[in-house]
Amino acid sequence: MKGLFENMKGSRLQVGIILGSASDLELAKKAGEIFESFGINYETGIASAHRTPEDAARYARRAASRGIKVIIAVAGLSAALPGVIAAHTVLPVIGVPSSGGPLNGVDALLSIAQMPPGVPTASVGIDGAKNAALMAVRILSLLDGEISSKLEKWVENAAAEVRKSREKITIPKVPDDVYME
Ligand code: RP5
Repeated sequence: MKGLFENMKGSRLQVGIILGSASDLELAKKAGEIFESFGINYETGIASAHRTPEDAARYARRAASRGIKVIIAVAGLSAALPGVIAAHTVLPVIGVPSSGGPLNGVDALLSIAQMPPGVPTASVGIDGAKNAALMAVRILSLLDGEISSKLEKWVENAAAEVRKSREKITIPKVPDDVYME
């Protein structure tokens, strides 16, 4: 484990987003927007667990030594990719079930969530690329005070947006002081 963190030190690349197919690219872009807003360096690749299994395994095996700290793996249908990536690295892997296909992503969600014991793979909701990125930011914030401060600010801004949205209510609404301490 010590060696793993030594490899990470000084590296600028922090997150790897790996897709099962180019058809998952829009989800990678959503995650990328979050990383860009936090100034976190990331990369995006395509390696199918079924069509290019060796590429997926090699990517996962090399990730830690390349400085990556968290991997986001996006896949639809039987969605083996997040689990396969997790099988080849000890880095945290966050799966994003993609909604394409006749079951609208329920198949992918169950596939990612139902990993056998010993190969933990996190899953966000269907098409939950934004939450996957924010979870990656939370993980990175444990190692980096600057990211942690930005995350606190992000959460404050999100709360302020919700409070501001109450102005839109034009039907009888909860008085503002009910929300206050
Ligand atoms: C999965 O199958 C991919 O992750 C994608 O979500 C889905 C369909 O892939 P394509 O047939 O569009 O390449 O492996």
